[in-house]
Amino acid sequence: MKEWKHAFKLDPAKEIDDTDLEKICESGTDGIIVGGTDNVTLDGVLDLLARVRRYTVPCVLEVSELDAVTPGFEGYLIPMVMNSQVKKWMMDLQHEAVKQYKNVMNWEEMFVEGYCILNPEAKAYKQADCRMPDADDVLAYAYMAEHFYHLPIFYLEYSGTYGDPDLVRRVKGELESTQLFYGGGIETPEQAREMAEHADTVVIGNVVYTNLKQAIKTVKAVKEITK
Ligand code: 1GP
Repeated sequence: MKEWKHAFKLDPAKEIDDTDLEKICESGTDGIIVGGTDNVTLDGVLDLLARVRRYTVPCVLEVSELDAVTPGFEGYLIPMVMNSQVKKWMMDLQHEAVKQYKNVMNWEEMFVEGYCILNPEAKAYKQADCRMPDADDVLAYAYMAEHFYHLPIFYLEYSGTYGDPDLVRRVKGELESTQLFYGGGIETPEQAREMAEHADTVVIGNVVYTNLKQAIKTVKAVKEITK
């Protein structure tokens, strides 16, 4: 996943037909992340996994619901919400997961993501009872993700709204080995390119369901950038 520049995030609770799914999987994206906030079920995850598996594109599961975890993915992303005000989202859910699955977990396939959620309207922001950090707070979270926790991924999450490219640039400046994911509100190839100037990996979500043509164009836009 280290070399991923572009990823599509597909929500197992949302419908997508075979033709659209083929376009996504054959788009040249580096990978598919299966993940969502609401109504994530094992059936939904298994269905999407089986359908994405028809293609060669790598596919990872972002774990939000312990009951919906299944083998068969190339990797597993474990979110840890750094700006949550509730310990549950930072430690307790992960603790429960380790308690239940420790013996079957393959740590080579697990990637903990330090999330910083910056859109107060996002479902995940509300669900995890986040507080709004200022720019200096965000930079410090990024620094902690790398230097305190040695996390492989720091995720600037604006889910549903387009973020601040200058903040993405500054966050990137704090990180050396931790991979910077940016996700949120990308609807055009230009926006994808702007965020890819700084983020290591750009994640495209909702526009897949609202404007697939534009979504597909983001792949080329991101791939053209040489940093
Ligand atoms: C959501 O970061 C992703 O977790 C992508 O966000 O759906 O707003 O593109 P959007």
